[in-house]
Amino acid sequence: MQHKSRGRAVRSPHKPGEGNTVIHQQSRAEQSMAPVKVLGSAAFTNVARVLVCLEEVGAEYEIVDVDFHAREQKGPDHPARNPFGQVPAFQDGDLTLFQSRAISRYVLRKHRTDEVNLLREGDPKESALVDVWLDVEALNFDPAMRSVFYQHRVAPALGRIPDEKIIGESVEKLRKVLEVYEAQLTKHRYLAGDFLSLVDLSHFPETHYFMGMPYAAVFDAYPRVRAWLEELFDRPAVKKVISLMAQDFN
Ligand SMILES: N[C@@H](CCC(=O)N[C@@H](CS)C(=O)NCC(=O)O)C(=O)O
Repeated sequence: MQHKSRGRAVRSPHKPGEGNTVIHQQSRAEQSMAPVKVLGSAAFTNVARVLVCLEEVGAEYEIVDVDFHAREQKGPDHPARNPFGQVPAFQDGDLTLFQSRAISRYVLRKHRTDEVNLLREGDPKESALVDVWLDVEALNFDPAMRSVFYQHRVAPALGRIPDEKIIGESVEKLRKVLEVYEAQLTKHRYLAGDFLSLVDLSHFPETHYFMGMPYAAVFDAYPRVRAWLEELFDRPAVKKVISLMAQDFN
């Protein structure tokens, strides 16, 4: 996997629903409400998770590239932004955050409205279910997906031979997660219940890459999961972030 090295290029602020090349003239008032900054390329799944939340709530943001070719993420400036030398990092004025799911929660809390409440805050039961299923995504789904992605895409790019045994075991783990998802989606329209939440959005970046791999057919045995994904991938926010991912992935 390679990422374009654009040095420290700061793109124009993103206005939801608009392209990358928007020229945004900032007034003094707007400057004091500068868009939040997402550090890291959209091609990284953990960055894409944050971006889709920003798109869903209609927030303005800037993507600030971190040059992986120059190992900028391991350089002297980055630990203050992400002490693990990873992306994403996130800046909103004097607040700096890392960990994509925590950043996503912050964005969704900050921009929560009665119409857009993707953490179901205000309802202890529903928000607890969001927490449960977000843990499932992070602790069950993500490791299996990440492992297949690493073996299939990253290892060859590093000149290593993909370990088919690891791939097979990971696909098996994924199958078990999908069985649970299929049962849940038989009872509910979305994973945490009959409401769209961060849980659903959080699945899209890795699934997007997985669907381009030879193992994608594993999803075919799970019709409810497929229907859920179809609806998810039809969302304008998801489509927008996929277009950003494609620009940054080569
Ligand atoms: N748990 C972290 C994981 C972050 C992560 O693994 N980022 C990857 C890109 S998707 C990264 O920076 N990898 C480079 C490295 O670990 O050196 C999150 O959700 O933000």
